[in-house]
Amino acid sequence: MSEKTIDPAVEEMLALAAEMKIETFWDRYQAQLPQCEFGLRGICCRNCLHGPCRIDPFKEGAQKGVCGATADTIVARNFVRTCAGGAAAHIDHARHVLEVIEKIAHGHAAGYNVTDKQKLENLAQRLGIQTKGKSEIEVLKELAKEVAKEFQRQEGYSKYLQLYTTKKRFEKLAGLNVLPPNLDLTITESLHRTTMGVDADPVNLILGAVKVALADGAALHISTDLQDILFGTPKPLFSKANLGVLREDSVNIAVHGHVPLLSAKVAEQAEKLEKEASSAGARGINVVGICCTGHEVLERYGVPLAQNFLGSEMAVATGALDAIIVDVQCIAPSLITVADCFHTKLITTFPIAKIPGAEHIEFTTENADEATNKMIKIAIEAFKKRDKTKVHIPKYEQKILAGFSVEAIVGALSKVDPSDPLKPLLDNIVKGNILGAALFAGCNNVKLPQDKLHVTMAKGLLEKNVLILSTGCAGYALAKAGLMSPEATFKYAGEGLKAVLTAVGKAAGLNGPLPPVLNIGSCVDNSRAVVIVNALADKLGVDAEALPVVACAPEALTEKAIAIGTWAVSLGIPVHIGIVPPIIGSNLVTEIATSKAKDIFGGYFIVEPDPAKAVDKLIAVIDERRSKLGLKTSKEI
Ligand code: NFS
Ligand code: SF4
Repeated sequence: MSEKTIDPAVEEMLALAAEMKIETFWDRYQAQLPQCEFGLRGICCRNCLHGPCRIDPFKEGAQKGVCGATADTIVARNFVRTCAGGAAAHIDHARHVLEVIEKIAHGHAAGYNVTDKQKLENLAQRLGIQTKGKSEIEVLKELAKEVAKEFQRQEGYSKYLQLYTTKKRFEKLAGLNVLPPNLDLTITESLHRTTMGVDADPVNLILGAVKVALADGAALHISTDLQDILFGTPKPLFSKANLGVLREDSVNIAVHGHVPLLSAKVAEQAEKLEKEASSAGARGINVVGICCTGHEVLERYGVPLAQNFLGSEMAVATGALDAIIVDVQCIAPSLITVADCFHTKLITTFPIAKIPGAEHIEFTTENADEATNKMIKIAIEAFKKRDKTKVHIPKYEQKILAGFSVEAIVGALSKVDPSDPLKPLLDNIVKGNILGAALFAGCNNVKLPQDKLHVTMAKGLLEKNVLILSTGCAGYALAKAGLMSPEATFKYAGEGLKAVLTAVGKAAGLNGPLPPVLNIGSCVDNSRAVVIVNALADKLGVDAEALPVVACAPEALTEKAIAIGTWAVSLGIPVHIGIVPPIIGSNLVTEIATSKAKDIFGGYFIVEPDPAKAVDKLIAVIDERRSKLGLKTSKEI
């Protein structure tokens, strides 16, 4: 295996790409080396036109920016802006889904409907809406109004954060003055406080980062809830992962990005256009997923996963994709260069996300059917022009069992104990059959071999009986490595974990064990992990900071990943990252993130690029928490 990837399909494609002189993420990374040492440390500032200013890390040159900002201030300010960038993406995502709910409630979004009526009712009640005797449309209207307040409230606290934190945690966060009244407001505030001559106090700034990160968390909950209402709450289903899911005889369409409003429509319209595809000589239309939106349609319709972020170019390089339909976030502009080597059509759809050279078909909630229909017809036309001699589909695919929403997990557990579904889970944690749980979230980063940390760490933790949940590009990595199938439980889980997963799988009528990695969805669905953690904490009468749970974003890349990591820390969850974050230019900020945060929040960042050492560190964290709860540690079991 090369230093670039551990995915054999991507490895195979990279060799071909080199032959074809297709430039990749890795080539461009090489061209960036050596990367700027100021940037890597987070000690450069461009927040005003006095700058750019930079602080000499070796203390020989300038120690202050022109305005007087120190390294601590600059690093902390940059950190706030990074979290705000991530939160902005998620808040915009949430608002977009809310808009559709509002439009349905007022009869303006003909193409969308409520799929999960039960979830609508439950959420409405939790938000304090009386549902008895009201029609679905009435409930929807009131729900939309209530959720809209998350974007409007000028005083008080986000109700959503109250809904999704334990009472103890909510009070703690309120005491620290980091609970936002409305989500959009945190973006404005973050940009304001970090502009020249405003907040210079690094500690205050870090609390500002926590505040905007918590708004990010609330946005994820809103997105997951409303998407489940619209498209259905995921249930376990089988599918496949890796480039082998592309089909030589079919029209292949990749959905790439984050918005199920688009990808669900593509999947739906593709079924309607099967006949046209046959007339074009294809066996059918094969929709596949790249990045998070792939999870959205995998979890609900079984659409197979093609590639995560670092494999996106190689999916196009197969020459087998007829169209790649994108929306927002994590879509590399380089895709157009690769697409141009083939017949592949790159179609952008959002007014805020255009790529020069791509075909832009504006997608709105009102024209959803029409627009996606048009996109698929473009793919069918492109299929006719596909050059078969240029097609190369690596024969790698793995069976996966996905669709583990909270409801699905509780549903499976309730088959073991119908009166108290969480009890079997807790009992097994207490007994040590399950040592703890780890959420694998986050991206791929070109600085590390693609998927290597995700897969090596997951295997190491499973062997030690740590149950794994996954989302986003981490989910792809584990799916492609064969860790998401029931068979993987026999292969990778430690004895205790194996027994539990087998018993639950049997009781749930799955004809085999649950997979050792439970895929809970896209990155917005990290919210599902919070729901499970808080439910366990509530049941034990403790807070998340007491539970033997950790989160890992070993190959973190985006601002969103940093925002997610920051709210996880502020909820009491230790977060491992394998990439050194651009905060090391400030000893103070580094110390807050990696150690002081533990005293304040219970959660903190663990930076460790070595997968084996990272596993040891996470097991040590889990053991520390277990022993505080009076439970046996990994060494005593
Ligand atoms: Ni998450 Fe989705 Fe992947 Fe990272 Fe990007 S796709 S929201 S940010 S790169 S996991
Ligand atoms: Fe330099 Fe201060 Fe302006 Fe930043 S805000 S560029 S440190 S003068």
